[in-house]
Amino acid sequence: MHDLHEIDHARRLLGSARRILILTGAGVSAESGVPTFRGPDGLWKTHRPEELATPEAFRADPRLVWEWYGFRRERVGACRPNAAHVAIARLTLGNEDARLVTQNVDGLHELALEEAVLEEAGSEGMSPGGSVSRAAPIRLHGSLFRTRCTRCDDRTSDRHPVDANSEASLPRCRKCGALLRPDVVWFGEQLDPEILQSAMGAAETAEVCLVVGTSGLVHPAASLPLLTRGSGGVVVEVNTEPTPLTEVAVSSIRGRAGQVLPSLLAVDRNHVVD
Ligand code: BV8
Ligand code: ZN
Repeated sequence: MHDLHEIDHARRLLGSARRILILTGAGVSAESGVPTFRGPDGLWKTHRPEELATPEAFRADPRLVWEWYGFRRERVGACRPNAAHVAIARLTLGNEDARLVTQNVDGLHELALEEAVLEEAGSEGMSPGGSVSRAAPIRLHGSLFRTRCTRCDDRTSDRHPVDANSEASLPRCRKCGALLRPDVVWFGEQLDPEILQSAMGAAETAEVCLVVGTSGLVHPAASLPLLTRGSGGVVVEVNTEPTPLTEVAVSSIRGRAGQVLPSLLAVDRNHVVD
């Protein structure tokens, strides 16, 4: 059973804050059926994600790497956002000073946002309070459903199943015909400087950084909560396990994101006691 005192403490911190940064990892999608990286089903065949998600692995065997991304596209394509994605989408739509930064490439935050916008438009018959673009996740590591050309860098969205039976069948650039790669950030590759800058900006100005479902091992993502704390904000963590970020958190809730976030984020701004 969740530590109710801990949840109440975190609710108060979130309820009395305006500028909120939410940082998510694979754990927020676990209850949707998406395998986490370090969880029991993180391994693919015999490969560790860190081995396959590298430019070296793609150079050595693009067919194998594309087979893995094809497997993940199919697996994730059948998953739906869970209650944690929905709670986060509603918070970012309702408060334009709440930003979402995700390490996830599964697109479930985006799906949840689309549905929350429709729901809000449906219920109130008008466009949502906060701007939808501000509510959209800052994707640190790219997307499973986008490709990038290895020669002309043309980028496009792509939800097609991947035929990785041979190198000749792998996805090709519509512009120059060269081999396409998943539009994700691989280990050893720099993040997009603009995206990283906007994530760091949100971290430095946040009053509360809510960290959900990340092992806090991959950088520079894992350093964002430290930026919030370094600029006078506080860190709140939701995870089924303790992580290296637990020691910097003023409140660390042991629980599953899909069970904890709906109550944690259902803060009625008008009634929060300052
Ligand atoms: C870079 C896209 C410049 C691809 C990904 C500083 C120190 C040490 C190392 C480094 C450093 N700086 C740079 C590095 C190297 C490296 C790095 O961090 N290595 C790690 C492994 C030590 N970083 C990089 O290479 C980055 N680039 O820094 O460029 C540079 C380069 C070289 C050298 C210096 C500088 C690029 C990193 C991005 C890599 N791409 N993804 C793809 O997805 O295919 S990372 C990928 O793995 C994910 O995006 C995510 O970021 C990470 C997985 O972590 P999590 O999401 O946290 O998932 P995990 O499974 O680990 O944990 C799940 C958690 O959820 C657990 O805690 C679990 O308890 C919890 N949980 C489970 N179920 C639930 C739950 N919680 C709540 N509810 C539940 N139901
Ligand atoms: Zn091209």
